[in-house]
Amino acid sequence: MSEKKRVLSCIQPSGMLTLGNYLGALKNWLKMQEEFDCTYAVADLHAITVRQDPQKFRGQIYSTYALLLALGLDPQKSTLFIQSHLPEHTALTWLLASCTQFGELSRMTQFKAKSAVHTDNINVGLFAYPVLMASDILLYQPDFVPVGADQKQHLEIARDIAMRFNRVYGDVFKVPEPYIPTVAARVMSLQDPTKKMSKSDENVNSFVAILDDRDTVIRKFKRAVTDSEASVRFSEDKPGVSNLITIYSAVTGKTVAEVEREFEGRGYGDFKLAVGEAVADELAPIKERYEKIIADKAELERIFRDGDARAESVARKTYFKAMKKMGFVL
Ligand code: AQP
Repeated sequence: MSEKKRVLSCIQPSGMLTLGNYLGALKNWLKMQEEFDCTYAVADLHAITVRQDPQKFRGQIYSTYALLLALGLDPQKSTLFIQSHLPEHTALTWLLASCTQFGELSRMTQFKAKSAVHTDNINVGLFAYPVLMASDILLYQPDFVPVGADQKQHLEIARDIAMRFNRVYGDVFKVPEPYIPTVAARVMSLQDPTKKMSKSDENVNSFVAILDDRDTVIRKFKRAVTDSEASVRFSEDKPGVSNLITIYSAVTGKTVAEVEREFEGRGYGDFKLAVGEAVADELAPIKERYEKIIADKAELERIFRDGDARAESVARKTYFKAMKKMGFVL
């Protein structure tokens, strides 16, 4: 086994991956690949807690996996797999569900938020989502799980479930630590900067997709909601402008103070164009690589089958250990 510490992270194929996913998570996945033994999954089972159109969904799974490769994740260095291809994820979820309390799931803010939006489909999957996430994590015995602020609660519950299981049945799961990325940015919606940028947002102008073409990226930034002060300054009461500063700073590597100085005395028009161009420049080579990768489905499938097999060799061991400790006859 490798000496490196293990890292586990997943992304849902619930739409076109956004600049938020990129700056908040994926850019960091790439960095971590050099330092850690990384396992990354396309978490398709999570995506169905919100209704998906089957045909579109299939395309999104392929496209999300291809995008991970286009970003530069190396299937030789990291294990890249598709969650639903491994039955251990759902099977362990059932074992862990019996170690999870109804009360603790009811307190999850994501459940509260998503059930408020999808009032016609408050399904059991949406409620039990954190148990599946605990299973995704614990199967791979990771040392670290990278977490953004919005995911902290889910890692905490995974840790609680692991500790509870270990206490009742004996040691099976490593209790992972959160890994707070040094470069992650929290990106907000371009149309409502008090909300995070989300790939499933119905308003396509609210997010920039990693695969948007140059003109679309620039147009979306031109339309971004700002304020009437006409001053490029980072401040809590200027969420739109602050969000654009965060994005520009994450893409160019400039500090907030440097960005403010650069645009002192200049209008929002100039600023928005500069942000749009910087983002478009960053995304263009990814899109170019993506187009090549997605064009060769057979090769793509070969790569993910290989990743699935590598993931399964780890997941199986953990799953059967948990079964055995619980007293199942194997
Ligand atoms: N706006 C964001 N800013 C920073 N980080 C973000 N992430 C998502 N949106 C932002 C991070 O991306 C990773 C993968 O997220 P996910 O696909 O598993 O689910 P999510 O957080 O629910 O992402 P979305 O885009 O908002 O999806 P939908 O719309 O389907 O709910 C996570 O590490 C997340 O923090």
